[in-house]
Amino acid sequence: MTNSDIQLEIKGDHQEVAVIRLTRPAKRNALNDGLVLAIRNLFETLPTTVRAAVLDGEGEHFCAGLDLSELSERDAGQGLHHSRMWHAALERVQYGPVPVIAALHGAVVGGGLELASACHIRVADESTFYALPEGSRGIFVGGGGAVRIPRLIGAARMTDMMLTGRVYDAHEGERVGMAQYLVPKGTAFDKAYALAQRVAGNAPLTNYALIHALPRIAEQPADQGFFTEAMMAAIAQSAPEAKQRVRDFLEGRAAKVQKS
Ligand code: 1HE
Repeated sequence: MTNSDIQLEIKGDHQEVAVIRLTRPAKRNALNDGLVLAIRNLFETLPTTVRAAVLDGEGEHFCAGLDLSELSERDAGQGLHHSRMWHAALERVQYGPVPVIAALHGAVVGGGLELASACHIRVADESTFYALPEGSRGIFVGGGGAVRIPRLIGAARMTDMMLTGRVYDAHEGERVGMAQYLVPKGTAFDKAYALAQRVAGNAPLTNYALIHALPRIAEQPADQGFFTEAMMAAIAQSAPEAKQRVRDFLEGRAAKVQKS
């Protein structure tokens, strides 16, 4: 599937980082149905060399959310399937093959915030702002935001954003947990790419555990969570690569943890 509104570039010495860029700046990277399907397709077909991905948006804004020009005369059933289509696509981002780092700038609004919240790390530059204008458009979130956004910032903040149209700037957004990194204007991509390279150097099984096991464990009752954690720990530590990495440390070949 090809779509001129999204671009995939494979970078790194070992083709280990995928840079995925929304390329619809004239419409502020608004997500029409074709683009949502293309995101799904792209995450389903990443080359096997890829170990981490960066998700970026061309132009002044990361993403203006749902393409409102397509919000036409859907009936209830069509609306349901439309939302489920978004769910399927963003599920491929969150539970895909590799960790995804979002490089945020400008508008991260509506479905754009839903997309960002499906990523594993969010890096925001100082131009970033966050909003959920669905409230004022007479609609509701439909791209998984009702599940993912409260897990980042809490249901009370999301309720406020939707009821009052509150806009969070980059600093407030970082403070409340919308992004894990706040960087100077124009540098979100570089920071996200550097993080992706670091992430790509981890043992693949550890990365897998972090994106597939951890969020599920976090949703389990403690007793089940401890059990799942033990299973995942046993699998991860039994990999030959884990043994090698531990030996490297014990024999002085691996980096120590450094105070930054
Ligand atoms: C769009 C969209 C869009 C821009 N759908 N066309 N999202 C929103 O309610 C956000 C709507 N957008 C905005 O508030 C602003 O466009 C921005 C703050 C993001 C950027 O402002 P600005 O001044 O840089 O751009 P602009 O002049 O408003 O827009 C440039 C063009 O992009 C213009 O089209 P043009 O043909 O007149 O040039 C806009 O119409 C177009 N554009 N945003 C369609 N969203 C799974 S459910 C998710 C539900 C939601 O996401 S609802 C929230 C939708």
